[in-house]
Amino acid sequence: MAAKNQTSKKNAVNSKRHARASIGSERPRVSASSAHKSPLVAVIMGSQSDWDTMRHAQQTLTQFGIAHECRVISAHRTPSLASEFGSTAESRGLEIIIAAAGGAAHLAGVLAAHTTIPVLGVPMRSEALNGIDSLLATVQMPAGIPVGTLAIGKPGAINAALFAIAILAIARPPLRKKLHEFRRAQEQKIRAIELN
Ligand code: RP5
Repeated sequence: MAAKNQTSKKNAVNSKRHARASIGSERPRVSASSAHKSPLVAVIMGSQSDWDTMRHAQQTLTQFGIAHECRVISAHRTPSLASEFGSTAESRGLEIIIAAAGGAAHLAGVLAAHTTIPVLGVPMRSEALNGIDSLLATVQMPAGIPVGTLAIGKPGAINAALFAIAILAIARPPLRKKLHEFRRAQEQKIRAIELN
């Protein structure tokens, strides 16, 4: 009986590990300069199905060497986890949360309700209404609890990361320099376009 209990405990631990590994293995690596630091930015999404879009936020943060973490937390399927994550975000050293959700997208608002650090919302493109539902649910926060809302889908994911970087750069001159360089490179690319 005791051996049976031990085996089922082991299985539970392994399946938890597996769950963590399955989202971890899809993640592009955190850049070397940020790998050892505790995360400044959290990229939270309501479902694993949001990851294909939100990996663009992750890639942008990695490109700038920003220590970050990516997690699936659902406002309605894991409400106590959402509340715990929001409530402890600041004390764990997070400075910004990026929250992505689709449909009746209340994740960003729920996280923002539990913290005073900036929350940036990214509305996911939805099957039923093409993301208009997600956009309105994320952007239309009643006065008192702000959510800075970006565009629907991939552009919003990238811009949420760039906005987070711009906020962090206010007090970090080396990061500000990187952001200027990024803008310069982007400008050069457009200026160099020749149409036949
Ligand atoms: C939201 O519902 C998620 O953020 C996702 O965008 C949407 C669909 O979720 P799944 O049914 O794919 O898990 O909670």
